[in-house]
Amino acid sequence: MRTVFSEDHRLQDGRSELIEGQFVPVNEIPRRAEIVIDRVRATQLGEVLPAREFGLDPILRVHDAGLVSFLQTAWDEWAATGRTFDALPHVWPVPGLGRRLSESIDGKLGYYAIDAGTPIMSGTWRAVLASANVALTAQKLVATGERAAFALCRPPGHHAGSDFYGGYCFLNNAGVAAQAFLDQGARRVAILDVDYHHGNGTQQMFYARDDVLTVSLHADPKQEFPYFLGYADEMGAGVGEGYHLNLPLPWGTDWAHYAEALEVALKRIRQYSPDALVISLGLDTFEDDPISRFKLKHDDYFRLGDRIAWTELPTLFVMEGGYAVEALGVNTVNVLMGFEQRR
Ligand code: Q9C
Ligand code: ZN
Repeated sequence: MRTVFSEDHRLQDGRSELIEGQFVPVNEIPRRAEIVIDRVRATQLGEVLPAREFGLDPILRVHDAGLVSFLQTAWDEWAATGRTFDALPHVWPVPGLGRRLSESIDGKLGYYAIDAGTPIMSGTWRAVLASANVALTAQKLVATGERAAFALCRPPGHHAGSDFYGGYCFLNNAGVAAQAFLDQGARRVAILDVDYHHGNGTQQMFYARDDVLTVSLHADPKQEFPYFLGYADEMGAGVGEGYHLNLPLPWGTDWAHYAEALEVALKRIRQYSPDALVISLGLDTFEDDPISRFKLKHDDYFRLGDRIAWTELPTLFVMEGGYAVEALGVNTVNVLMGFEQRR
């Protein structure tokens, strides 16, 4: 299959993130994308294409204009205060204490961000826009007849919702692509999120809709980020009731247990009979991932790709997380090779 890639991802290059009370070097680093593109080329997965430009319209189909304009200007507003280091929030609205949009950049950061792990710097917006364009370029390949394509997006997207960002994500690349399928004539689209973390942005974005089925396998939020959403009893709202499926799994989950939940997910997707399938492809389920606690091994990713292919649907793979950087190229391309029955 073909891969879409943009060098602009390198403009997102944060210094530190807040995890469990400490500032640590960021996990979501430029090397992640470099190691994946190197592996795509070394294995001759297929042609590598640059991203095309789509402007803001397809983004604004699923994101709030306020969030998008905030992301465009946040760095300049931050730098105007004289700060030369990455922008992070330090205070948040909670229910009962108001949620005014302050004119202060610090107020705006807390208004739109869900965590202090997602730094904004001078190149962030360009990297974020390029990542969405990577997804949209690959989406077009699938919409115009290719069985599958790989959007090598960075930064990732599934923790970004219609009006919030965080979890290393700014715009929801998979969500933008899913909406693009609908806008180009698809009647139903499914998103299967196999990142280790619950895709809270994706869930929120499509929760009250029945034209996008969202299914997520992830570490149980009672143990793991993002903590507040991703539980099994969240099944959609209004006309969207029954069109969201969470399959939370405990720390320590290995392939045998993962595969059982995957079959439940895939059967629900087949039953929905979508016109296209978008995979939020996180590889942080790997046994050596530094911030995660599942136990998948290199070869399990061939099996994952093979099971996804079983749906027989036009499939767009969208890169999400995965922080065992030296293994990330192998694990990512193993999924894509498994999908193509090449190994
Ligand atoms: N103790 C993605 O994989 N911090 N984002 C977790 C865990 C945020 C991960 C702290 C992790 C976000 C796209
Ligand atoms: Zn993740």
